Amino acid sequence: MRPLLPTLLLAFSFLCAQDAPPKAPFTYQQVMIPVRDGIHLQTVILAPVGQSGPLPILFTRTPYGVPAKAPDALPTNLKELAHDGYIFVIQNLRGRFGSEGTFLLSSFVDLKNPKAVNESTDAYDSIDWLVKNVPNNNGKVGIYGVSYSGLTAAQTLLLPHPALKAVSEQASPADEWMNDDDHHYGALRESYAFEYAVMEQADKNKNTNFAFETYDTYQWYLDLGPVANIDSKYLHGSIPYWESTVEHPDYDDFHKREAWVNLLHSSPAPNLNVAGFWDQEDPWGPWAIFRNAAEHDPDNTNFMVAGPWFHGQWQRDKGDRIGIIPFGGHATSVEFRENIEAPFFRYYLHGEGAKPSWKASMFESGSNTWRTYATWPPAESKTTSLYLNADGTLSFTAPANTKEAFREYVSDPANPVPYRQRPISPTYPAGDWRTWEAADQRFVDHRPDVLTYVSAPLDHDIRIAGPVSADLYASTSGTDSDFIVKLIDVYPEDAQKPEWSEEAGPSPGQYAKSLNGYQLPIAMEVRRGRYLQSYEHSKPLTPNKPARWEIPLRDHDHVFLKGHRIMVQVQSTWFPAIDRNPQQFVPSIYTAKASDFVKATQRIYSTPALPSHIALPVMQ
Ligand code: PG9
Repeated sequence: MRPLLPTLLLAFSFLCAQDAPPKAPFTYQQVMIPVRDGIHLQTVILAPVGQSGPLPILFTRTPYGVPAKAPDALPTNLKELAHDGYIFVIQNLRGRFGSEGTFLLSSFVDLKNPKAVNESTDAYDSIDWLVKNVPNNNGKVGIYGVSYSGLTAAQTLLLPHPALKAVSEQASPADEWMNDDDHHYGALRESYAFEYAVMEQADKNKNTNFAFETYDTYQWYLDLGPVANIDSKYLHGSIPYWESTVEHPDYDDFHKREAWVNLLHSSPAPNLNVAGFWDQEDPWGPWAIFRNAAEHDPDNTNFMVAGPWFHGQWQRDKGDRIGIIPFGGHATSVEFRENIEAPFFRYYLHGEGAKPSWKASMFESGSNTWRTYATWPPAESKTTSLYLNADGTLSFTAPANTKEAFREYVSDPANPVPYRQRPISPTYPAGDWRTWEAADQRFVDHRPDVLTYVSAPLDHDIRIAGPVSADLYASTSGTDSDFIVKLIDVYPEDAQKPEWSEEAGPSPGQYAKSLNGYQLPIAMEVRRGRYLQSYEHSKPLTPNKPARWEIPLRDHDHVFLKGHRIMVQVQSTWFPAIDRNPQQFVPSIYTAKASDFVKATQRIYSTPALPSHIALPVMQ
């Protein structure tokens, strides 16, 4: 295993491009904060140089390491916040780097046991210490962060300290079995779950990248064979979180305990939830947290923001594009930090400016427009069915053909559909991993095991805002299976003028960088057949019997523009992002043998009785 290159995104990142002066913006102090079970947490305090009066504290908690010194210049992603004046505090979670204790990689919070320690109690005790010990603080604390730091920010909502006045969880997971990093509705995110657990649990004092012997990790995972071989060939029981994962395939008490969001039923502190529409790690958690907190929000302090971003992109760069998809000249990340994040903390921690006047604020892709909404989903959206027809078309009219109408393909676990263009780099250090959810899907739409449905070019814009879902009526010749659905925006063939002359032609690689005919995924999701009836108790499917597969496709705000086409792709493997389904029922896929994996014939039906369709929240 080799050490992590410095590419992990931290909400408090010194890795971003640095601005020029002002030099030495912060003083640096490192302290060990005691928490209730007697252990100490390594914490860095950065106060503005020349601080003249009391300032609020902005707190971030991370498993990835705290800075070893003050930054020489103001990090780009802190510019908007630092302008208002904060004492920034960054803390390593228990058991990581210089923090004492054990890091469990667990989101379990026990509210009933007064002796329990977890991220909620550690945050509470640390906030208590900070307001009492940091010189010149104004008694108000905000907590924020992306991903793991977002999770620890969100979990303060379960035990809010009285000094905690504002929270911004950004891309926090909420239930790792239902969605986000480790599983999607019980289907294992094989490459992520494995590589992440190694990264965080192989060595307390660093972030460790698994050393693949094969350049293309698609090939490595294929050669590996069944998931059980990860342990038998490589880990040998050394990574506790991986052990828990493979020991608990179903949605059992272990996973229910980890699903901390189910303890949240109100909004006890103002919270700005932030999600990326193309977040490749935690796209679902912020919506779940937003919805649970909305159950009791008498002061109307639970807000939702989403934009066209990969995981944490809003804290990383300008955000003027994802991959090669531009956002109409908007620097969406800067706009978020300047117009949403900074004013939010300014209002709740400095008492200046105004409370957000909206419930949700979204950067709508397609039209490239910031929009605000009084409710989410917006009252003006109406669920509209887009039908998959047996001739490969999509239409807004239901199939009329009462005869058996279906399309079929053979899914072969020995030749799984790659989730992104090969060669597939390791997840960490994160490179092109970041943008795969926005990658052109033409790389698979010719495969015999990928069904493509496409509409005529649209004669008007179709604007969707709200939750999207798929209703597939599908069968398999096996007794277990996966279906993956992708909703795609197909750009016109002439979306962009070539940037080269007819005589010179494109330079190498340039042709592929055009938007002409680009198949942009708007929503993609998997469901695993064994969990169609119950998440707790997996059950075999009946071979060749059509069943209804409800596949939630999350919340979106997008315009399919006039002249574009809508496409739907259906497939049964998505490898190695999702582990392979043996396609015959076994008690646990994590103990399946190579010989358990078999081909299956998959059918998608399109009749009045079995009308496979996508439910779109179309704005009226
Ligand atoms: N997606 C990462 C993560 C968060 C929480 C739990 C496990 C993994 C992260 O980027 O921090």
